[in-house]
Amino acid sequence: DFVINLLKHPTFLNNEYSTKFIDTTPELFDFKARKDRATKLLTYVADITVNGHPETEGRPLPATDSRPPKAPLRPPVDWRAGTRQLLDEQGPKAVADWMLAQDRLLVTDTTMRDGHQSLLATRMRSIDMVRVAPTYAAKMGDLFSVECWGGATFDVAYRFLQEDPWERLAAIRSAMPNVLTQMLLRASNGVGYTNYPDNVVQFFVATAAQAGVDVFRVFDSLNWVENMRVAMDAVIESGKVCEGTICYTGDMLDPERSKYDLKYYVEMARELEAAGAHVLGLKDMAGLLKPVAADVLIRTLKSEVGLPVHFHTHDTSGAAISTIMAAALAGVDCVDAAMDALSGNTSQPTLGSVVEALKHTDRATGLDIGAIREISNYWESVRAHYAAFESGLQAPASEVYLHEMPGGQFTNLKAQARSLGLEERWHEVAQAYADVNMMFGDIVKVTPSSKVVGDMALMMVSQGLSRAQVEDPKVDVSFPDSVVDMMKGNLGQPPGGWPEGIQKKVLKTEKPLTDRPGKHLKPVDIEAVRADLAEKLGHAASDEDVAGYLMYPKVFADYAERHQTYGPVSALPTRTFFYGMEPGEEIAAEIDPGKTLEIRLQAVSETGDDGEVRVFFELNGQPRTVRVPNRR
Ligand code: BTN
Ligand code: 3PY
Ligand code: ZN
Repeated sequence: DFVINLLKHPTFLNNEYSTKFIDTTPELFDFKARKDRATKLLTYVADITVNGHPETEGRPLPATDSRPPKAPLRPPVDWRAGTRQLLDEQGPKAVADWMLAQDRLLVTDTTMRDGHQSLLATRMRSIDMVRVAPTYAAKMGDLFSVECWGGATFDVAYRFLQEDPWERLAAIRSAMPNVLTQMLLRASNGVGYTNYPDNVVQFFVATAAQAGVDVFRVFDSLNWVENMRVAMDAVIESGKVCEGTICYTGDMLDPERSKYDLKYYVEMARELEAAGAHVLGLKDMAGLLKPVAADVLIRTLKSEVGLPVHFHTHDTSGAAISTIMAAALAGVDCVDAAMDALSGNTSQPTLGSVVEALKHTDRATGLDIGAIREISNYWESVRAHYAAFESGLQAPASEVYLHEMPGGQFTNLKAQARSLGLEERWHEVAQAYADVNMMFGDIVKVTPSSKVVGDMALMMVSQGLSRAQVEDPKVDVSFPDSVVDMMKGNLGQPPGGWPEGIQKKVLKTEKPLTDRPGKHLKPVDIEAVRADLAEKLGHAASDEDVAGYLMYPKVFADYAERHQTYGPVSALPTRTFFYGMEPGEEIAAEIDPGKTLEIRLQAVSETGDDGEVRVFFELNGQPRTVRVPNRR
């Protein structure tokens, strides 16, 4: 191995070596690690080939003819300066001013975050995103931003995809150097489900900014600006764009539901402006904002605050394009849309159709519809590989105005209902969700508050409890942990506080918090955590590792352990990752830039008396055998 490494070393090949070369070139000695990574990958492929992947077991298969996705362009590509250069050269305030000065409607492409979070259970792998990023740089350089990080993608990457979300961010960013990268940040909840200590939120934001997030959309799941300041200040401090965000809920035009009226939203917008937001986000996570309400709301926000307004919605009702149109005509600065093949239903409205709808008007986006079609065709072939994660949702539905579930939660909750045997009773779950919302005082429902409402609704339907029974002091109810946590004040305060009756019933004699949870959480000793983690990992822990571990200690540790066993599985094609290989099949896996493993599966043996299967490969032309237990 040493000789092979020596013979292949570029310095050696270029005849630039001297006798000191061996002493000064320690990577010649890393053949063990390198050999290990290939063996680890072969072990993974062998295991999946023999045993299947637990996540795709029993789920619909991709069509047999679904080809490996091929991006329109391969690097290197030509690109022109875009919003990224504006931010890097002139800072976030200049970005905001530039947004305000545009006549055209600016567009954020959400395909790489909310698109697959809302349609494919967040399961899209990095390789499928990174491959098309150069095409975005070359052909979509007029986008405002690409949302590609945060929300649920962070823990799903570690937990289910066995890959490092930070590597995804770095790879997309370097392959797409001209467009702003955007993330969704749940303020004090980070990318998790409950409030973290202030210094953890600060460390996470600083690390994400350093790692390549340009625009932070910061929201709070109860619309409590007080609980957004730590995250917003950290973003502002980092020099990146702080998009302070209002979550839209209810129906602004309904006089019967005056809690979230125009005045409420304008006041929140003013608070966010005063808190230093560069951009005002308007996040309609469930797709409830109707066209006429959008017209009134956006006109008013544009006249009452000085910030550019960035509108996000979901097409669950099928009406989102009309709301986008109303928003565009009312002067919104930027909207979110997903590439056609990953749009519609619980995802964002259709990017190509937004572009077409505004052509030849003074809000024309300037985006190239031909490029959009090419890129969407790529996404179509990517989507085919994730058939296992499709929700089976057949049509848009106005029922969303009843239940008000966020697009990112809808299919998830449906899957949870299925696993509890409640699939046939889905419409009861939807009604219970609406009832719980009113019982909790009509709250904003978005991660994590939406999860709490969902937990309670499932519990009520499975136990046959009505809202009246739950509220009745005489009926004994054992509440889900998440409900107890929220009623304790651990997610913060909703406007007007929690309804006293239900809060008392949930907490019994316990006293709730009424101020910011972060005020009561002890700062974490980050360097002590780093030292601890390094010991666990057996190597130094980077800021990224530490930030991942602080968000999700168990998920991160499990990821790291599986990484030890299976190696860089993110390099495998998606089909191989989820289904293994067929005899005679050949794949390539680029485990480092320019370092590719050619893997051919030759044959799979019968299961031996020891319960093991031998899997015969060719690795870069050399025969290799891997033994794995047959667990089927
Ligand atoms: C997960 O779902 O835990 C992540 C995917 C990795 C699971 C690995 S794949 C090979 C082995 N077989 C299993 O059943 N689990 C592991
Ligand atoms: C998330 O927090 O993941 C969301 O998508 C909220 O809409
Ligand atoms: Zn969304």
